[in-house]
Amino acid sequence: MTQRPDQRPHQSRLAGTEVAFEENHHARPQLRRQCLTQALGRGLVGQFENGGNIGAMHDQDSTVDYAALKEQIREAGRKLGFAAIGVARADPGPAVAHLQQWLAEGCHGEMDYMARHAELRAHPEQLHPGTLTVISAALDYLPHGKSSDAPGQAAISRYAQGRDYHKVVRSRLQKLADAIAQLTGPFGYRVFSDSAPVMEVEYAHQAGIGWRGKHTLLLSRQGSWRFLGDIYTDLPLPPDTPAEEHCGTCSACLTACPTGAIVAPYKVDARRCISYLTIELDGPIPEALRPLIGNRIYGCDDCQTCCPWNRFAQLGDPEFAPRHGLDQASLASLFAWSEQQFDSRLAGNPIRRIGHARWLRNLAIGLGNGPATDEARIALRSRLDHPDATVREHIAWALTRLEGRSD
Ligand code: B12
Ligand code: SF4
Ligand code: SF4
Repeated sequence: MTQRPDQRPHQSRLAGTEVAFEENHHARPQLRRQCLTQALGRGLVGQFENGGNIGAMHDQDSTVDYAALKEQIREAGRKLGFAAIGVARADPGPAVAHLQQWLAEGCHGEMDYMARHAELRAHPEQLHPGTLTVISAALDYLPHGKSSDAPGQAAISRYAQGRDYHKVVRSRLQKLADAIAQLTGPFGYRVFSDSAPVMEVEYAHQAGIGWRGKHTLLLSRQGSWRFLGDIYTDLPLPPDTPAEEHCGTCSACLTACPTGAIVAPYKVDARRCISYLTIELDGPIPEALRPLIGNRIYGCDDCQTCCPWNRFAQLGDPEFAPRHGLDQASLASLFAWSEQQFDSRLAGNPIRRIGHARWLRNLAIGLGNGPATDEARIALRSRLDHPDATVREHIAWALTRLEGRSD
């Protein structure tokens, strides 16, 4: 989840007004155009820029029933397949102090963008001028199958087995924004899903979509297998009531976490989290944590699979159905994919962003933690001359772990 806004020169009439956003978290790099409203001013009323992603300013109108408009927006969201839509004021409140504490303790590890853009995260109006309100949305992704935990199989977190949610959620939000423009006329907005410094879980909580579970994710009576996305807007919609908390005395997620990354209720030290280690971290994975990663080669679902509320989860949007058998592939078969196969088979999937070398690094750990079969050894040895030193080192580690064992 990245958020790396840098001013970039651009060969157009908008030179200097573009900001590049490069997604780093569960994502892929991408240039994004934004803040045009700031550059172009209110003169844009009645027009749209950038394919409608950034709308014109909304002229507040005392005759408009904004409460009724909010309900129409909710209904439009439901028709588009969103599991829930809510509205919050554009103010993350006390969550900002928690974020600062988390950063001060270094829990973000090497996700530098988390520290660099803390100000933008805390001040929505700086990210998108004119923002008054956040429309928060949830889209379910629970797939039919589940990650296999059979020996020698790869576990890929459920969110990453189908289409890239960044694209799916953002394009769905864009449709919602278009529907809103039909209802109210031109308005200022920008859509996000893990694509900019936005406190998505906090807004979803404030917007009544759910509460923050002790694993820090947004949880609801329909579980937590849902992506979040937001529309920052200048529409003065009345905020919803924040959801009540229903974790009670449960602490199953803290106990279930394989690496002890949930260091306290509502606090994840990313440096220990398998999601961070397998997706975000470049270079070697700390040796002490490798055995605890097991066969999880991309992300981790353990703090959600154990959660009692997920018994009530609904099947997710068909866009997130597993592709290429990613819910039941063996470690050795995935390790055999060439870089070209990796790129083509994972086109449109968030895994592609980590690149082939990090993929092999993760798979080597899985193979080293798995059954000591000839298949595993042969697979590992086949890449001992890989050009990437980190891949070679992880293969050597895995072969050492398999040495002398026969399962
Ligand atoms: C950075 C990040 C990560 C990092 C750090 C995770 C983390 N917990 O911070 C890593 C790489 C580890 C990660 C992992 C995952 N992530 Co992530 N991640 C993000 C991202 C970009 C920012 C989160 C953030 O702001 N972290 C900073 C810290 C400080 O925030 P926080 O942990 O939420 O802490 C807050 C609370 O704890 C609270 N707080 C502190 N003390 C207290 C005390 C009390 C009493 C209370 C009530 C609150 C409280 O204040 C803090 C600030 O708000 C968001 C997208 C976004 N833009 O928001 C996605 C997001 C949270 N991730 C998401 C997902 C799906 C995951 C994974 C499940 C992926 C996977 N299967 O591998 C895992 C789950 C790990 C986990 N348990 O968090 C989804 C979650 C959807 C949902 N239902 O909530 C999001 C929203 C992306 C999206 N658009 O859908 N992620
Ligand atoms: S995703 Fe896995 S490693 Fe990270 S906090 Fe949840 S259970 Fe722990
Ligand atoms: S496992 Fe229990 S404590 Fe953790 S989020 Fe779910 S209900 Fe809350």
